[in-house]
Amino acid sequence: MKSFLSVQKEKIIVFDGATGTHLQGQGLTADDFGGEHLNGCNEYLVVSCPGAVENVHRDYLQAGCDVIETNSFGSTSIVLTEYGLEARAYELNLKAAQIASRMAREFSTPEHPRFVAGSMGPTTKLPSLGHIKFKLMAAAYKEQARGLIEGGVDLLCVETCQDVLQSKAALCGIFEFFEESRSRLPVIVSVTVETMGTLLLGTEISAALVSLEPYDVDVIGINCATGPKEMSEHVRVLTASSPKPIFVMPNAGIPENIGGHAYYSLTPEELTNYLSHFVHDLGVSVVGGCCGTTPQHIQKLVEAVGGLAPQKRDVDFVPSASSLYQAIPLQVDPPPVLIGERTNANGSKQFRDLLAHEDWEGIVAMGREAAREGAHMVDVCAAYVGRDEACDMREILYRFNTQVQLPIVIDSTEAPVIEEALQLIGGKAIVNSINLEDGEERINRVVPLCKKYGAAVIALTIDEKGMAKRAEEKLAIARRIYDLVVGKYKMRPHDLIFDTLTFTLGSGDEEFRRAGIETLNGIRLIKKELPEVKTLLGVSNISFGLNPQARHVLNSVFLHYAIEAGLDMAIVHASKIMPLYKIDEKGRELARQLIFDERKFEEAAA
Ligand code: THG
Repeated sequence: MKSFLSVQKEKIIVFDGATGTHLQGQGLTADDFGGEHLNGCNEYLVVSCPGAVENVHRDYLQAGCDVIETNSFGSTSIVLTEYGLEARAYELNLKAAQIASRMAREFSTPEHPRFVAGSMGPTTKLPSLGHIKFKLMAAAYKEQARGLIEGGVDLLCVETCQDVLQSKAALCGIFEFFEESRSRLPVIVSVTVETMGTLLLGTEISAALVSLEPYDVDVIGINCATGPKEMSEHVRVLTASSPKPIFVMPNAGIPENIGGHAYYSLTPEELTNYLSHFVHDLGVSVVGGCCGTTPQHIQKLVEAVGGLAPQKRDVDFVPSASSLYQAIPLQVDPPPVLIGERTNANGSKQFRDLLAHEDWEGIVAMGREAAREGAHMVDVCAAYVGRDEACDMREILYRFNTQVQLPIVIDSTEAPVIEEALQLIGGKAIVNSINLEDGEERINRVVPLCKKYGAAVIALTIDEKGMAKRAEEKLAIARRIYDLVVGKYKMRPHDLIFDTLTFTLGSGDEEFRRAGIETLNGIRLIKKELPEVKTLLGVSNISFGLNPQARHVLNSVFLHYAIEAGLDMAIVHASKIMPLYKIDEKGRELARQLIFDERKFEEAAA
């Protein structure tokens, strides 16, 4: 029998329709649910009344769908605890999978294989709002995945995601199970865009895509909340920018409240017309029905698109980072991506003082100020002698995740701190940084975390001999790191950002007179030799030791030349960067001579 993925490549896949509506229509009694205390717990029906669940599956299989979903939407221990059933999570998932698999086998033929998707709902908790810890949530999903997989599902469907951090927890749990069991099934991850046009917590669909796309999932999509019409623009965003196949499973319209019941008004023809349009014109390749859809809806859908080959899509994939709210490309026009430097215990006295007083709201205010000043992202460093960095990062990032609109750059060298941080951020973060100072050890610890949590990574051109001074050395280290990060760990090159680092030109030290030139040439060489990677600089390093006015001038002029050399991203104090025309001629020229080691200015000063 063909695998789900091989069929998925060849033809449009049609999922089943609503489970809840169908079960309701069967007129089940409290006894069917296993007693008054379990009345309404659909997930328990796999034990108390498996026939009702079989009825749902059979009707959809008869309607001709390719995939049925297990009756396990709420079968994580997190949800089941409401019925005192948390200890039976594994069993309920196992049974749900066994029932669906048996039904699918009954209907499967070599010409029309039927598959079972393990349904994994969003639970009732939002980790971004602190309802539950990431690790606990991941563990619950891992248990659900184990039950579903051991019960025989063909793929997993993480659906109806409202908080991207919840989907990340689900994927972490699932991929941990894959790793431990040395197994791998296809995975679909599907988010829910509310009528207001974002996910429940305010996430734009493009931001959700950026956060979830780095995971090793096979299909990405949207389901629930609205009908297909309201989804159109979001579907367009996904099909235009997702390298992965797109899944769309709308409700039969926006639910209307009629006499205290949810009523869904789209007819099978209406639902099918929209979905056919998505398939033919936008290149959606996996479709199905969510709330309010019936076997009649699915039958129409199968008649319209079943067996068709998926359309080719022109995908404009833009490597990006994201916050819980928005996506920001790793390359902007005009360059560079500005990363706020001030939320750093070593980079700002104000931040250090706020941290010492544990004034978290004050720290949030600094993060928001970075956004107001024009930063595209914000660098966060809580490494402060005598304090617990992991603890401080937790306090800060838990708040930044929901209260700061910008993607987060995690500035830490400690793997445990980085992992904690990654478990708090719903967006796609950037980890700052790795290097080869102690050989490959740090890379071996940090890069797997970046992969596991879908982050990009900044690599410094430092090796066992220290920080590279000459451009060619910077390139040589970059190549070595590239081979590890992209070659060994299989991260994508666009998620690797090289920082060619600079020593200060403010020390007057003879040894470092060429520091600026080498850094600029390093950027040029890396962009030329490794064209897919991004480049970054902590620009303010160039001017340590000078007075603040001189620093602003030198930083701004240096940034100008770095951009000319191909710089993509810069850690800066955004409001202190001046366009060249705003710097007086003399200051500009002095800075230029300092950067390019033209000793004229000494004569001039003499
Ligand atoms: N590359 C990468 N990450 C980095 C750096 C880099 N992270 C840290 C640093 N360098 C970039 N961040 C800063 C932050 C502040 C300053 C310089 C670099 C700075 N601050 C003023 C000072 O120290 O004089 C303080 C101003 C204040 O107190 O408000 O200069 O290179 N990947």
